[in-house]
Amino acid sequence: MSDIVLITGATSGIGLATAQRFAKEKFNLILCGRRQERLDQLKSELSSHTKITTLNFDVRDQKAVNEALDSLPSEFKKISILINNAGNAHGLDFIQDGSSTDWDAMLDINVKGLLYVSQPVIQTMIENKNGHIINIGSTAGKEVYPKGNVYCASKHAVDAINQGMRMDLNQHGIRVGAINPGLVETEFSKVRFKGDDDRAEQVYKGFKALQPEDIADIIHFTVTRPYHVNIADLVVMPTAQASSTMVKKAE
Ligand code: NDP
Ligand code: 8X3
Repeated sequence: MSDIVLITGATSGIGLATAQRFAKEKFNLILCGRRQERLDQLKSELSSHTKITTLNFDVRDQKAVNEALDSLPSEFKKISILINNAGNAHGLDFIQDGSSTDWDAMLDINVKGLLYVSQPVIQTMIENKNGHIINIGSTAGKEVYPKGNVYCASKHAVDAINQGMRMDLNQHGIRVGAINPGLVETEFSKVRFKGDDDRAEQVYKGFKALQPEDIADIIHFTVTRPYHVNIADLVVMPTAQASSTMVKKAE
């Protein structure tokens, strides 16, 4: 039987590229997001490769998460791979100027949302004695950069949760690992800068950023290792990037 893979944030960027890659590799997919038209489009695009179902929920809403998971058709219930990818940054401001609405969004989505999705899926994995969880962290979870304050805090929390999950699920033989990318060219900066496309484009100008397909490739590599191999924590940056604040750009 093929693995059943649940991907959060499948409507864009890293999650979308992972959905496309995994569909071609014949994994059965549960694709999640809030933009229904994109979920519908993905389902029709990828259904010729494999079995696809979609779930529309906001990861911040624990009741909606549970209802969505409960609504899965029986053939999709035994989730064996969870890719905790949904997340974003809201704003890039000095702490003294930051908005509490942005802070709430980042902590509610990147931290609490990840927990809300993970817990019921982990219970399924324990019951079925079969599971692999990939948490998408960030270089922002390994170092802090100016104005990154709360986004970096949310990704440091993902780093801690990744370690804690691995310890708590060790007795159940469930693999847990994080992939921590540096700059990836997605809709991330459009969201961070609230639709200011010019400002978002500047983030990836003058160097070759990672592409979402690069991360999809690494996620695929991670889940296709033999069972005794667990990629526990992986950091990947564009070659032009040496740290969060050091990126070699063309003059
Ligand atoms: P995108 O903005 O392209 O994709 C984000 C995805 O998350 C979308 O599919 C979006 O779907 C989903 N999402 C956002 N908020 C919610 C929510 N409240 N409930 C449910 N789904 C939600 O960004 P990326 O692909 O870049 O981001 C994916 C992950 O990678 C994030 O965790 C991000 O922090 C991380 N990351 C990104 C890096 C980068 O440079 N791009 C670098 C390091 C890590 P929808 O809007 O349909 O709900
Ligand atoms: C996204 C990468 O450097 O914009 O997590 O924080 S960064």
